[in-house]
Amino acid sequence: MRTQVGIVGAGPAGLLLAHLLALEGVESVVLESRSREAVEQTIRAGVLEQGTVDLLDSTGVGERMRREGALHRGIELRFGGRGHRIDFPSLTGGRAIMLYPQHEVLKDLIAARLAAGGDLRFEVADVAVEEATSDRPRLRFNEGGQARALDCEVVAGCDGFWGVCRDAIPEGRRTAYAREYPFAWFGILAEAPPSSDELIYCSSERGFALVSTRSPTVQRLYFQCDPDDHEDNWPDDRIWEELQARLQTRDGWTLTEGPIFQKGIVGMRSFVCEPMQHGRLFLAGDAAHIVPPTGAKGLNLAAADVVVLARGLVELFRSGAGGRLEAYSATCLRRVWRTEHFSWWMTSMLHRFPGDDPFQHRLQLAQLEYVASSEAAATTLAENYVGLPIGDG
Ligand code: RFL
Ligand code: PHB
Repeated sequence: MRTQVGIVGAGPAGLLLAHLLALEGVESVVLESRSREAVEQTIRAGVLEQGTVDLLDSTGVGERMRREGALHRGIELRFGGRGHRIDFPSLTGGRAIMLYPQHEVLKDLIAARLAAGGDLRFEVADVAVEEATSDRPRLRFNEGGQARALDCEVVAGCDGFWGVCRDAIPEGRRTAYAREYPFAWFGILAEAPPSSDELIYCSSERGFALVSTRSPTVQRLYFQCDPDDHEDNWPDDRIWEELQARLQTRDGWTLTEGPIFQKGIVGMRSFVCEPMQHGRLFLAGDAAHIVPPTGAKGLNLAAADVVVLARGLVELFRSGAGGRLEAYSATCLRRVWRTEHFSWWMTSMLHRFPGDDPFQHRLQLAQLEYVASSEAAATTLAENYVGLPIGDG
């Protein structure tokens, strides 16, 4: 078997890359270890930047998002028992964000690829990258008990943080930059109408909490917890009590409660692998970098990577020129590090760090007050949150 681009992973990065390439007449095969159902049902991100929304729209996969997603023109920063709205359009020249779940984006991309006759293979095992530095890298894998080999011109490692592609870059040829945070997020889905029209990022003495939504009947809520904590320690009553305590305001706002039908704990880390390329192997998305979810950036950063990668690949296959592809890692890393900083900054500003002293709390509060009261500071948050322009300029 052979193809132009062998793509490992059918997450946002892999599926969007296959879609963008197909629109430009470049063929690919996507190899995914999980089942289609598992991919389409895993609950993760919810926030799409303006540039990601525009990208899905302009490439023909935005129709359901436009219908079912919710446009948000701001967020609330809540601290000291008071809310402070950050208005995106007025601070960013009219930009906003869209609440539309990641697994719905994936359903739309899978449907579009299959309708276009794309080659997506689910439930493959033992994927291995071979000869990444030759001009014919190969993917070996196991499909339905059969050993297979796929000869490629380029391999795209879109297999997430726990995938195999990053390790195909020899250790001496890559540098990892990492930070673990001393807390995690406890996330729930609850059958209850939204408590707020917009997301609420709340810093309280008991720790961080986030109010998000999924639909007119489902709320997505998170609160900071110990990374070693366990879902079993949190019966529903205790979860609501904790969220109510953290989100309490002085103006009578109430959090609507309802049956909780999903609970999970998400670790928090920052991570960057440099470079994002080795020979003809290109890493994109979580395979190359991780951000803590506080800035809602992971999926969006994956999308930004594959836009740059697709442009480079199209140039290569059209004209044989490798200039854009050679610049891939450096081009992406500029945005990656900006986004790493933003996600770290939001995380540091809003969470309680074990061992912090009152001086540190006062600094956090001063920073929050500055963002809430200065147009310059609010603009910094807003322009990063709605997202910088995508592409390599
Ligand atoms: P993914 O989504 O992890 O997809 C990788 C795919 O590769 C497959 N795979 C393999 N396939 C074949 N062989 C192997 N050896 C393989 N190893 C792995 C996996 O099964 C999977 O299908 O990576 P990708 O495409 O880079 O996309 C990244 C995003 O999924 C991620 O950054 C976001 O979900 C992060 N994130 C958020 N991002 C946002 O932009 N906005 C948000 O609001 C947001 N909220 C979140 C988040 C992530 C969260 N969690 C659970 C980490 C909220 C949460 C709670
Ligand atoms: C979500 O809705 O899942 C969500 C929203 C904002 C974040 C992270 C996750 O920062």
